[in-house]
This record gives sequence, C-alpha cells and structure tokens, in this order.
Amino acid sequence: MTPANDPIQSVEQELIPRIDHGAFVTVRLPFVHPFGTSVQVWTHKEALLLRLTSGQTVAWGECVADPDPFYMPETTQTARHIIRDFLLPLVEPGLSMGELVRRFTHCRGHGMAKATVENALLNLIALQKQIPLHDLLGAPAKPIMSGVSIGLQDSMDELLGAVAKAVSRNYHRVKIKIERGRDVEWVRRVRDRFPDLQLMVDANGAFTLDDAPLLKQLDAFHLSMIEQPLSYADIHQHALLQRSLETPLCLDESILGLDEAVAAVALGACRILNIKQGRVGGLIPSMRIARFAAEHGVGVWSGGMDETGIGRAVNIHLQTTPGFTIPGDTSETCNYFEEDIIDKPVTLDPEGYIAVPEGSGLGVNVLPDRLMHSMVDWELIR
Ligand code: OSB
Ligand code: MG
Repeated sequence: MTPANDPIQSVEQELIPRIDHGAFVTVRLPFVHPFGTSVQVWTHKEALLLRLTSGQTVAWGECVADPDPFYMPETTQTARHIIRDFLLPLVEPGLSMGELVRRFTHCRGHGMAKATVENALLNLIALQKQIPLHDLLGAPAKPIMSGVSIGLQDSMDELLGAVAKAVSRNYHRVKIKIERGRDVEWVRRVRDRFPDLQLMVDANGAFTLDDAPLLKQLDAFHLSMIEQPLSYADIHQHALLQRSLETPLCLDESILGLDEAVAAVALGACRILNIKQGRVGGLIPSMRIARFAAEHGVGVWSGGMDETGIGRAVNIHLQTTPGFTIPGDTSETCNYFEEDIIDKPVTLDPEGYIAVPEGSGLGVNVLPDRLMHSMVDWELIR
C-alpha cells in the first residue's frame, strides 16, 4: 500500500505540533467492587495522566500502569521517570509520529510510558484537526463489541451472580479470572448454568506446564480461549501447552510489542492475541500487531487495564481499526467507577454494543470538578 491509502503509514506521517506545557496529574478512583486477579486485588484505579497543551488545545493521555509492578514491571513512578527524562525530550515540533515511535525504540521496554506520550500526541493532533481519533487512525466509526472481565469472586454464588448480570446486559462475551484452586470447578459451574455464553478465562500467569493436565480439563467447556495461563516470559512453554490443548490460548502479559507477537505466532504459542495498546507502546504499534496477526490468521482483541474514561475511549477508538474482530475487555463505566473523570460514561445499547464517542479527539471531555476531586498529585514538567 502507498502512504496515501495505508492508514498506518498515514498516521505515522502526522506531524507533532508545538507543545507549550506538559503536566502530570495522578488521580485515584475507588472501584465499585475490588478487582481480584491471581496476582493482586485492586481496590482503586490510581492512574498517571499526561496533560499537553498547544495553543488553546489541551490533550490528555492516560498511562495504564498501576502503582505496583504485579501485572507488568512498569509502575506509575517508572513511567513518570521515563516519560519526563527520556521520552518527552525526544518530542520535537515538526517531527512525524512515525519518526517519534522509531526514536522511542532507543529506549528499551517501557511500553506503557511510550503509549502515554503517543496517545496524548495523537489526541492533540486529532483535536487540532477537529476530527475524531478514529478518523486520524483511518477508520470509520462503528458499533464496538463489548466484553466484561469478572474478577475472582469469594464464592461460587457471587461468581454466578456476576455472570448472570453480564448476560442480562447482553455483553458479547464474558471473561472470568481463574487461579490455582479457583479453576476447573468454577468454570464448570459457570458453563453448566450458561451453556451458550461466549466464555473465556484469564489466569494472569498463575499456572506452570506441570498443570497441563488440569488445564486440559478446560477443553470440556468449549471456552473461546484461555488467556495467559503461564507466566509472562513463558512463550515457549505456551507453545508446548497449546499443542496439548484444543482450546485456543491467548497471550496478554507475554506480548510487549510486535517482536513478541511474531515469536509467539512462529512458535504456535497462541492462536489469539490480547492487544492492550497501553502495554505495547500505543496505537500505532497496536495497529502494526493487528495487521501482522490478520496476515497470519491470528485473532486479536483489545484488552483493558481498568482505565479511567480517557484510556477507555482510546481503546474504543482503536477497535474501529482493522483486525479487532473479537469482543475485548471494554465494558460499561459503571462496572468500575461510581463517577469517572470524564463526561459520556461508556454504556451498552440493547444489543450490547458500545458507540464510539462523537466529537474531536477522544470525543470525551475531562470534567474539571471530577478531576480536582480525584486528583492526588500533580507536577508541571520542565
Ligand atoms: O489481565 O487483562 C488482564 C486488568 C488489570 C490488569 C490486567 C488485566 C485486567 C483485566 C481487566 O482483565 C480489563 C478491563 O476490564 O479493563
Ligand atoms: Mg489478561
């Protein structure tokens, strides 16, 4: 494809405007229910936000890192350090976004920090052009499929109740977290009660290859996939496990960018990829991974990080782009927060679809009073 008709090349050619000010704002929003995984139970979303101004335009980017390194090595503090001391110094007016993303590769890892800057800049460019972010990404708006990620529950009744609620809302698929001891029997109970539900599980790396016989029992429940059963560095072990399972494996934590996606697909470590744009360095790297996956018959979906409305809107815009054919972890705002920091909370239509927010940039607006209410820290940059 020539740049004119290749959406990835065309977003890479977008030029960075002059940046007048940058600031970090940290917000802390209580979850409506604690979110339990095999690695941590989170009771709050503490998010680092990057605020960039250019003339009259204010654009936000959300860092998906948590304050702790339990899901991924990055934290809100490492991201702040990398953004302030290594990434923002590479941002120059007139430089193309593609060139910036290439410059970022000099800094190893830190995909969450990179995505924060990339997201804020793409949002800024879209706002200045007065077009929605999905247009900048070269994709028309369309209804986005919904999916909910249900955390580990204390009892079977609570789990069945949470799944029943999601089913009544018409979510397109339901994901339940599993861990050692809350595994096959828990899945069996959900499957018995909801025989036709598009159901999947996510272990966040709780198992090892020695658990292959246990994981094999999950084949009986026709799950759409098992997400990250083994640890984050175990791409090869996932390939060995996938050979012994009928259920597709999906990698989340193991995929830091296109290189890991290529390795995983070459090894047969998964048949599906969870692309969290915030984990792989942003929207442009996500579109590259989605294109690679489509060329190799690998399904992709957009993961989530319990983001505030800023990051959630970014994930929604990403899902307008080619390749995102499987329902992701994009669910209603009310599953996470009583009050978000933006207007236009995410809701589902009666068929379970999510509308892309209309308007320039992300199409959602940060509400100053909500922001002040949940702000725990701020810092002017330079
Ligand atoms: O493994 O996908 C995960 C949230 C935080 C960290 C890791 C994960 C998750 C989720 C929730 O599953 C996704 C969401 O609802 O945003
Ligand atoms: Mg996951």
